[in-house]
Amino acid sequence: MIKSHRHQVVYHLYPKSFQDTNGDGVGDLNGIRKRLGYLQRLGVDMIWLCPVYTSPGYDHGYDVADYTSIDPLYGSMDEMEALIDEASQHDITIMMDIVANHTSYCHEWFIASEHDPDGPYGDTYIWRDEPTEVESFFGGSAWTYSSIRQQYYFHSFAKEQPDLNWKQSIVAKEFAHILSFWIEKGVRGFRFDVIDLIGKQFHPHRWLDFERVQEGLREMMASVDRSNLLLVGEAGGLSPSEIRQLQEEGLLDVVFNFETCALDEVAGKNKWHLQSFDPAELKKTIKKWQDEMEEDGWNSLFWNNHDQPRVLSRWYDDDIRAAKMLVLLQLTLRGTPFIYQGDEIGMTNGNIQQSDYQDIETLRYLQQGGAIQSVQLKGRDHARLPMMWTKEGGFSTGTAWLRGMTHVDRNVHDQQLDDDSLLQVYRRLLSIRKAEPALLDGEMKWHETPSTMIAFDRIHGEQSLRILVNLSNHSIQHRIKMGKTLIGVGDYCEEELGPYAAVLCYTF
Ligand code: ISL
Ligand code: CA
Repeated sequence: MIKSHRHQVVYHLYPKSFQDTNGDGVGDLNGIRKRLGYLQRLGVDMIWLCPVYTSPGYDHGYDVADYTSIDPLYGSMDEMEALIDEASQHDITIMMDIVANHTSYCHEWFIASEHDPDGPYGDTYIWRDEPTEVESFFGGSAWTYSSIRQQYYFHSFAKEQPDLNWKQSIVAKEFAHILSFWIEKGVRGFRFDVIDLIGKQFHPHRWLDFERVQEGLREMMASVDRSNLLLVGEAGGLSPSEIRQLQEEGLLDVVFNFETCALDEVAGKNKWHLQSFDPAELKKTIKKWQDEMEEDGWNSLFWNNHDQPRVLSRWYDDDIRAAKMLVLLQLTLRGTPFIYQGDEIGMTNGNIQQSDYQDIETLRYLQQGGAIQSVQLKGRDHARLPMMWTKEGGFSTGTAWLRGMTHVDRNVHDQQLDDDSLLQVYRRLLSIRKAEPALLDGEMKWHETPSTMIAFDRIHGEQSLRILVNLSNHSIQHRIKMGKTLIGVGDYCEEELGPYAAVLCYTF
């Protein structure tokens, strides 16, 4: 059974870069409150907030020191409550980011574990007398020695982010409390950070233990009423059938995998080894996941996130026509769409000076002699540049925490005044999507097309919609009949789609 709240459209918001209100150069909760009208007019249903909890900030909040408090950098708990309340007055709900695989090294559980091995939190992290050879995702050994406990602890990411030991049921119980805390505050969704990593084995390397992931989710959610929640898992390591199992059991509704994001990476190498993007491969990947999830599964639909710099720059040379094509495709495929802040105005990677990079992963890579060309395309800071509200920026009256220029004409103010802008295409598509059950629940029927063109019907009872998309910058001839057009972008006519053209029409 597909829960209807999977039909919601989620706006993925990076608070640090959305809107600053006190001039310290860092976005804040009051900034989000100020922009709720904008988000409502855009037509989104839910906001996924990247972490705003108390944190020393080594990984911009993905190193949480207290899951039930707000970092003063972003505001206060009163402001958080006001945000939840005011959002609901705008028909928008809030999704919190739950980082369950690891905490900050400043979290009280870690301090207890380090100082009191025999106490109740002694085994809540992963301790060994000898490290194994495994590397952390941010480079270097995944084990760090604690001179206090005189043992090594394991960290999938930075040494400031020790991994929790999900074999100890106290961990799941703690997270159950955290979920209840936020549900009581009115939160209606959770996005679980790297949730596939909570199940792991170590002999001699790390590998994924799916049963443990499943068990961990079950334990954490045993006492939680899930019927009104949208549950999203970031889980790049799970297979389609594992994802379907979790969905079937209602443990997760939507799962992120990163196959499309990795299309410009050399297979088997790390993310910095780049290859040129081939739109024909994009088509294959989209079709593969739509087919895999066809029967009893459900997809996540996204192009960018706070870790994935803009595909518009990586794949499409910043071409705004491609941005219009991409959103038409995203909002007509089967699944839950996630719009990452700035997508709707065509924000691109920026021009960031080498000395201005801030992200821990990028800084490590550069220290180890990494290639600046790779960083310009794949460095995570590019996805985190401040939102462009006006030509001048409009993000902060002070100096933004992260500096880097993006296209000045890609801003909310100008696009609100221009009927042909990308922002207006987003608004129109979002309102069409709400009104057309075929786009939400319809089955997929694919048409045979040239390698860089996608065409499919969405069929729901008597109703049927047709979508034609040119993923390339070459014109494509085709023979698929078009009905009355609901919305189209780029140049197209009956038998031809111009560069990056895309059409949504009725079928007859
Ligand atoms: O960022 C990546 C590549 O540059 C991803 O591999 C990323 O590490 C992975 O998707 C996990 O991301 C999540 O957990 C990380 C955090 O740094 C990311 O911001 C978060 O989205 C550790 O909490
Ligand atoms: Ca601020």
